[in-house]
Amino acid sequence: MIIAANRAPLRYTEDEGWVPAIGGLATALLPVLQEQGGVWIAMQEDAKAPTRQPYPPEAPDLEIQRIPLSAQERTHYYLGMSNRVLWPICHYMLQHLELERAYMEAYRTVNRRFAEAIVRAYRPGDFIWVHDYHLMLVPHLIRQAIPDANISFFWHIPWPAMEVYRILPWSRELLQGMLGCDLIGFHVEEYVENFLESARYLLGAEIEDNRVLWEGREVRVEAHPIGIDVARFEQLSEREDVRREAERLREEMHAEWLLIGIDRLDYTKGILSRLQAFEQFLKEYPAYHGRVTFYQVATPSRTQLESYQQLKREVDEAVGRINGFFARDSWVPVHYRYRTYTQEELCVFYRAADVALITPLRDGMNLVTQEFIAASRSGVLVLSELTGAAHLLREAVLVNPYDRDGMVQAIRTALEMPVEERIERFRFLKRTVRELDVHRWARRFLEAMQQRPSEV
Ligand code: ADQ
Repeated sequence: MIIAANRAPLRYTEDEGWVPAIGGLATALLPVLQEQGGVWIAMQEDAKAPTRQPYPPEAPDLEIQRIPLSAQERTHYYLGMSNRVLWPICHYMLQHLELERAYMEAYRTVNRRFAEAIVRAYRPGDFIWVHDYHLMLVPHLIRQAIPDANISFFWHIPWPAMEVYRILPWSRELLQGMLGCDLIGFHVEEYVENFLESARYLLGAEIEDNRVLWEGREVRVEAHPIGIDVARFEQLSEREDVRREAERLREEMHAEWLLIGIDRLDYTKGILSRLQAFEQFLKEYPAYHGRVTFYQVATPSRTQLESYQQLKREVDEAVGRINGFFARDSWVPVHYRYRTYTQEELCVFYRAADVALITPLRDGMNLVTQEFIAASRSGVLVLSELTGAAHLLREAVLVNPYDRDGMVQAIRTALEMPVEERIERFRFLKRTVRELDVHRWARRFLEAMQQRPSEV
């Protein structure tokens, strides 16, 4: 098995050295790679990280390979093409789009470097699994070198409507890159349909059911919704120290209801409109003053980009404005932390909260949603309809994050929900989250990969 992704699945810690990175993907795929043996190819994020690293060190069954990039390549491929072009367009955020030819040039170079590393590592019979929007050109490049390779792709963010995708000056080249695959996975059917429509309209490809017939081959396009490591979150949230901390947090908040928001600080996550909706809620419903507290946790992300710095300033300002206006006695309506927490600490928030406000403007899936359901006892989930998760978690209180009045009403619905209804909805949500579990997801995807493509 050869996995290619922008990031490696290990992170360095002072105490323990290299350990698995936090996050579903590393948790799900490292055991698969260890079982099958193989290679994980990623960019070298830090010059001190080894370019070849057997893992685990004592009895290695896989190797991590890191591709060194020059400072400019990294800036243009990662911060430029990936995060200033593909990220905003796939999330329908055209106001953040910054098109530069140099970004695409670096993207081609780096994708070629990845493809070459994969071809070098390849042994006949290997499965190749490429991840996400950083590596769209890789499948076609591998296909040219190894015509009968078994190549799959998993796309972690939304695939936008064709009319939005086509705005990209390189839309056809990038699509052709992906059509080097045998199998392409998305989170939900909507993205599958958008992709098929893009291939049909922009390339004139023939579509049959969920297959693209392309250059004498068949590319299957399927929905494989990703999950989290459910057992880990369920166990963490039951730990004595986590339960105690959750109690303490609730007491500290001096509120009857605790609402939480947990996100990377990213303009797609809808943090600002969520704060504005909460502000509006406090204006319209003074009876809740002193009784409800909103705790927003945002982890720093892509801090070198101006649009992220700007968002940080706007969030700081909104929090200050709301607290300046509404706080009284010991009640502070909004608590805000700009930092990264451990999963134990996140579980304290999940367990303590009555309501999670997860209202991205767009999100491929959104894993915080599932983490909350796994770790909470019977909290209410207010969820944006514009997330992949909303296609699956139908018992959440669903909202359009662009509709401020609707958001205000959703907060009220969540707070006033009768206890039987809350428990009933939670039971369904929990069942779905268990079904989505990331280990099952990996197993199902591997099974799909093993179906050999047919010639057309
Ligand atoms: P992300 O955009 O990163 O992922 P998400 O799925 O919500 O979004 O995952 C975020 C992760 O970061 C969660 O595991 C969460 O626990 C963690 N996190 C958030 N805030 C944190 C904090 N303050 N401290 C520590 N950890 C924090 C992309 C796509 C998503 C898709 C995933 C998986 O954008 O749509 O669900 O990939 O495919």
